[in-house]
Amino acid sequence: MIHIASRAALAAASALAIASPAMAHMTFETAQSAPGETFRGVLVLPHGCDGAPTDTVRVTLPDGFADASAEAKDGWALETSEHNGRVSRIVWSGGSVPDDGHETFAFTGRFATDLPETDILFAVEQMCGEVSLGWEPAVSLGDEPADQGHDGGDAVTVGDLELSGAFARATLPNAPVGGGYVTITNTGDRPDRLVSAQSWFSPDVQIHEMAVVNDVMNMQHLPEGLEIPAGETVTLAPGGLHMMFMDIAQPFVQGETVPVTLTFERAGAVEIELAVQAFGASGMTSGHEGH
Ligand SMILES: [Cu+2]
Repeated sequence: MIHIASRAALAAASALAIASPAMAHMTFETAQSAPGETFRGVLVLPHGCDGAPTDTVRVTLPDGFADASAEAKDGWALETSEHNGRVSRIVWSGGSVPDDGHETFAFTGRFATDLPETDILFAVEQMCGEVSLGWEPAVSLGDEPADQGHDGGDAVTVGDLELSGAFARATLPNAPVGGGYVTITNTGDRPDRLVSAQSWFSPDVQIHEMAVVNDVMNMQHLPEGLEIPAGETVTLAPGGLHMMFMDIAQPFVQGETVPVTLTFERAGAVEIELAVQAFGASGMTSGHEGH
């Protein structure tokens, strides 16, 4: 799965994806490890951003990946930042990898013993000047090989709204919160509003917005809900808008589903199933300490 970080990149990447369906994902050279094990992650840059050379690679490490250290590269500045005494982000910048170049970026760390034996996602931002591409290379901590791309469930229609790509992220055994995501398209000519979400997994499902302000991740509860403008698509995705399941009754387990009923002002209520995907670096747990 590919997330796009700017509108310019969206246009560029969709054109590129159509022109070359074989566009390689950014993945790890070795994508197999286990809870409690040391892992050396070697990221392989498959290409630049639509022809432009890559000048920055930024990796956000998932919760449960500790004692991380990054390997310096000639011609690149290396910077790490910490969160709660743990290296949470690595940035290589100032270099240049041509579009057809082959370059690797490596770091080492250790997976916590209490992580689930499923896929763990790292968030990687590849930047080429103004344009950036988002990647989620996976490492499998279980017997199954890592799944390097995921899709949500089937599309559901209610009134003028089409809901698609619904998914959640697996949570740690004692995590207090879980995140849910879906893409909502309003095919009508009147605006609608997502006013509430309900699930037996949580006594309180809130609509949140996450944004980076002055390099600090901020979380905002949207008590008025979320407008779905006429003719537009609103995407709830890691790092941005999301459903937040507070005080979850049980963990979200990869491969299972989380049902949630969404209520819209105009279209009414609809139940969707969130397909639970790998545990990832969405900042879901670390970004919610204020709650
Ligand atoms: Cu949230």
